[in-house]
Amino acid sequence: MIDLYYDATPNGRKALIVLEETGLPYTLNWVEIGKGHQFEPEFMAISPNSKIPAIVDHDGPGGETVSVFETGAILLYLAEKTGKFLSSNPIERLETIKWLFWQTSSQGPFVGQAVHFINYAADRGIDDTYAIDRYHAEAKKLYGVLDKRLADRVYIAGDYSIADIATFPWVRVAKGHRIDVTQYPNVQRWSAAISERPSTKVKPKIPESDASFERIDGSDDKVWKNLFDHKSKAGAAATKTGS
Ligand SMILES: N[C@@H](CCC(=O)N[C@@H](CS)C(=O)NCC(=O)O)C(=O)O
Repeated sequence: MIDLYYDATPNGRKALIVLEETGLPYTLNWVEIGKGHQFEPEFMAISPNSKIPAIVDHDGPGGETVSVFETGAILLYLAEKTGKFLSSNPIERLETIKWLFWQTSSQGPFVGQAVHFINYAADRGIDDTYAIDRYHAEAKKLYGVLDKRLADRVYIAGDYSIADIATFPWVRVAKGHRIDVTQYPNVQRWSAAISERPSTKVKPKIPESDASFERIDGSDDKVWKNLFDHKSKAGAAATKTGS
């Protein structure tokens, strides 16, 4: 059995989708990042950078219990565990890994910053035109790169793979970072096909509220403090870990 530590964000969705796709049994544990649950010592023992998602596999290599944080590592680990969504052909495998790293080190972080300045900072009345322009331009470039890659293939690297699973959740929320996917026809076609997969339609509900949110409210003081106030964040992490 696998424990998934999750919140309803694009990074959270990558882990949810790969678990759904592989068919591995899992238990979903909510870590509501707007409420600061990522700083709980129990969670930080699994995810030292206090970020979701993370997994604990109680039947890891040699029957050991192992924990995995960082979506790139989670996707690779589960692909290797199941033999799914990562080709055994060395060339296809390399292509998949290259594009997985592109997602985790370029697409995710830069689009994430665009989302931050376009939405969350704006919720606080912060209008940072320089930052918005910079990250929006990067986002547009990244969509162009993906569109070119998809011009002559159905999926990013061979068959549907962990590269697609990593990339889709951010494209799914493209409007939120002011990207019109119709401007990127290959991305649009690819995204429409993936959004038909049952794994992408799963929307877990937060137990006590029965809600499933997609957009954390940055105008809420407590939420802002937990997510973006770097002084109190660093403090929270240090206090909770005792460092
Ligand atoms: N590089 C990490 C990024 C994970 C990440 O940014 N998670 C966000 C939610 S999408 C988070 O947990 N934020 C809470 C915080 O920073 O306190 C990964 O790929 O797993």
